[in-house]
Amino acid sequence: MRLCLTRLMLVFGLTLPAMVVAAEEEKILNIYNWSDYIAEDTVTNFEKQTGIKVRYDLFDSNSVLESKLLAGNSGYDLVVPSSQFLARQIQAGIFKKLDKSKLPNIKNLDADMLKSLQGKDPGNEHAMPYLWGTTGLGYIKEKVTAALGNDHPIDSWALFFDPKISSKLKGCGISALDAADEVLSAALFYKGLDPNSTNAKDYEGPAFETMMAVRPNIRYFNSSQYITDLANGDLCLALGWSGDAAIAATRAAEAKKPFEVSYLIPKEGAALWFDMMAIPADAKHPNNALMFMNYIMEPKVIADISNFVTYANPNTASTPMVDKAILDNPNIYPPASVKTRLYSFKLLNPSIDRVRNRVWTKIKTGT
Ligand code: N2P
Repeated sequence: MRLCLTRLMLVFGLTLPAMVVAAEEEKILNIYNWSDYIAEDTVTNFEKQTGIKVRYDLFDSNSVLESKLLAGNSGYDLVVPSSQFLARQIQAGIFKKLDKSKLPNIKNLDADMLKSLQGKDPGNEHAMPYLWGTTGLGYIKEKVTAALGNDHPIDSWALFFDPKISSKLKGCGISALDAADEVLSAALFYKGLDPNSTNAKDYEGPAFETMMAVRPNIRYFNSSQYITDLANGDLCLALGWSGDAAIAATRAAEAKKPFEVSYLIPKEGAALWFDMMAIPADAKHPNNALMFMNYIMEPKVIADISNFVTYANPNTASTPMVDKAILDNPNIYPPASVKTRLYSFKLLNPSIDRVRNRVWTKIKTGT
């Protein structure tokens, strides 16, 4: 019997611990991902292929995800933080190292992108990129020009950060992400300062003042509601994410609205970010998580996701399957000339993070 098992293991190239783990792991997978960030059938197809039952929960904030992860026992097996958050979460020891022998589809990913992500995750040991995008301005041209005049340029962060302009857009509705890092870096950048400033005074001074000057013009801070509101014409300007604005554009077009939703990477430049799949150290189903991660890295699976949520993916092999309209959309896949205007978020030390959060709370409460 023993001999037989050894032979079986040799045939299938398995080691005893791998077999034991595989046999022990229940067919359950708990995923925590961003809202509006997956195709309709991605999860059900995985369930059909594997017999694994997926619980799929949604968030729209890196901070919310981070609090759950830091508290421990989140119950999640796979989570999707943005790379700058991932970097410090790795330092805090809350992710497992990936067993890359279970991720053969890594070969499909853009090698240059993986290399650049090593700045956040040395050796790409803990995470694989899911989708990427930029943070700019979603808008409805018809409403913006009605408020500002036909000749007014629509090309700058001034639409949002210049109170003289945003006060005129207040009536048709302005929203901003509820994300301290995103909005405060955009404010610093607009003021010509380092968006990754490590000087607390930059946040307490210019970033705070810039935001307080436009605060009365902002209807709400929320990182997901703006998709529906732009699509329905209940907002005319949203500081938000590239793909979300594109989803709003698709929905408005499908509903035959008498306006178009567009997205702007302002002429000054904007943030470029990556969302990363990682497995919490206390995950109960890490093998199922690896299986899902490898599934996501199949070219057809991730192409379907990009086609549905209009976000760029890091999977070179998927390119022939991504809709041409998406690939050619410079707001989704910015060309090299636009990429030179994009900046990345850096890992900032916790004291700056505390300052940012304090400043952010003051801005939101308007005090
Ligand atoms: C999906 C938004 C994810 C982008 N709705 C944030 N990194």
